[in-house]
Amino acid sequence: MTLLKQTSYQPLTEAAAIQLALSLNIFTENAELVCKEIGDGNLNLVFHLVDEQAGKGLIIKQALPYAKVVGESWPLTLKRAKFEADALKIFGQIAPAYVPEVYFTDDILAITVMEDLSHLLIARTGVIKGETYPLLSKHLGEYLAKTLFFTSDYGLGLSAKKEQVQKFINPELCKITEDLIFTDPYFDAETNEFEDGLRAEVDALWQDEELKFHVNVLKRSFLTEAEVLLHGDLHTGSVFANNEETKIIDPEFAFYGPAGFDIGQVIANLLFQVIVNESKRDLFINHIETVWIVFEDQYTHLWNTENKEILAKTSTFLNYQLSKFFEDALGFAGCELIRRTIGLAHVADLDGIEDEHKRLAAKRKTLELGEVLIKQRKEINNLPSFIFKVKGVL
Ligand code: SR1
Ligand code: MG
Repeated sequence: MTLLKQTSYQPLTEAAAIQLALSLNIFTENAELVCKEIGDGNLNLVFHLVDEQAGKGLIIKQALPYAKVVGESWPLTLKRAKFEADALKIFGQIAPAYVPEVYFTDDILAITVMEDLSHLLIARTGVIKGETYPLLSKHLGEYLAKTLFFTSDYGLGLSAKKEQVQKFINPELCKITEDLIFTDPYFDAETNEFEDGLRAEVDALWQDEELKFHVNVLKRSFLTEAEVLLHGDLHTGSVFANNEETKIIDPEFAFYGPAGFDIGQVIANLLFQVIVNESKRDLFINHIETVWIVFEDQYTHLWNTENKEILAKTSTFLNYQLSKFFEDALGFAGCELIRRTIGLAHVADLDGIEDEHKRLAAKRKTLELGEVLIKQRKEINNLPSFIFKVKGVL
């Protein structure tokens, strides 16, 4: 098929996506495919193709050579499509219930062809619309326990893990996180975006040496601690859900980093709903508690039954690991809260609040909670104290 023989990259059109899909023998030769570009993320093209007669569909995701959220002035490596496809395959083997199936990849076109998830909704969009997703947190807790255990030294074995670390050296995408989460929000960087009404809070944050010290400690952890294969961008925009199913997509930021980073991003993105959605506050607090409880329970089970490190298989060392993950997760959650409020790439949970007074109040609480979690993550060393702190800020 001509497109797949291409030796150079070209962005797909809807017509080209149909041509490509037909060449993959997933649909019948004469299938009449309808294709729509539905990408609403920050970086990629996403084509949804359907054979309405057969009731069958698929997704073709293609990386663009620049960050869509900014424009062509921000070039971005196409290699991220391979990182994403490779990570999807690994996570799919570890936690098949929660990861879309990959049918085909092409490194030159930077595409991943995968399972159609159009019966689900992006979880961020869903919760903003009022969905409660009763199983979301149980599923996320289980996904985190399995992926963060089976990609670690303890679940994978020391040599296999080192080989995997090598394959997931992902400097370009890590640089985005290093800048946008751990650096830019803490000084007057061009990438920052915040409303005039937050000027006083932002000025205070830029002057807060204690906060910046703690962010540097967390950044060092992100830079140096190759604990597990992270999804790397596990916010609620990377999760498809309905009341029964949850699928985690978009691991293009995958690399070996500290386990608490994925857990923290999940917690932070559920916290946005705790902050903005007063009528469902307890429900989302409950979701956060469930994520951690299920994670802890399943990780403990895997630690005791699948651990490849004989001498590490003690409850003392397990407790040390879990305490570290919890502390790191709170710190990283705090960084995510702050960056999504004043840095680049905001969230609709906050920006979608129409009333300016309410929106600014929610953003102030988000910044305050972010600072508390970053600075006090060591002292808040259990779930009840964490929930108590959250409620204290609301
Ligand atoms: C330039 S990329 C901005 C953000 O979009 C991605 O989803 C990541 O969250 C990244 O930080
Ligand atoms: Mg993404």
